[in-house]
Amino acid sequence: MTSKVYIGLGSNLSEPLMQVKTAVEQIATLPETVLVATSSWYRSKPVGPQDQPDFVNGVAEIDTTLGPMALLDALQELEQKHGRQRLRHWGERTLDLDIIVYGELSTTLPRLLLPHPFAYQRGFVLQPLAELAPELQLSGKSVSSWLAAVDTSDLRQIGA
Ligand code: ROI
Repeated sequence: MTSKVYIGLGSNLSEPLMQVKTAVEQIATLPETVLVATSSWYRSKPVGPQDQPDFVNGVAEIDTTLGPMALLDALQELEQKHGRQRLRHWGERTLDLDIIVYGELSTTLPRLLLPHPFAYQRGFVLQPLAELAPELQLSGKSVSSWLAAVDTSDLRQIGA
């Protein structure tokens, strides 16, 4: 069965825009996966410690028959390829790939909470996601209604 999945991308180290654009190309080559759309890219102030560079954020939409765990493994492998190290909690990173929504699935697995537990309160996820799926239901409300409730003044669109 094919599932529609939205993946949040973020980077604030080592040429962030290049990191996220390359990651989208790599996501497009995953097995059993078709890249459907990519949002614009946004520069955003860090959520978490402020003494780190601004992030570049965006969202990719895929159709895939990979199961959620196989997809998570593949995305974590991509993060590793981009030299990701966990420097500190809520700290800087070369590439972060988060499954925001996987079809209709809800899970509370330790490795994978779905829908992503913070997505509905983060402008840097909601703004690009609203370009692709404003009516998508996330934790009981549409993406566009969550977006209307958050502060997006720290987001700057930097290109398609
Ligand atoms: N802040 C922003 N603006 N964008 C992110 O992608 C992001 N990712 C994170 C933390 C460190 C919580 N802050 C972020 O994981």
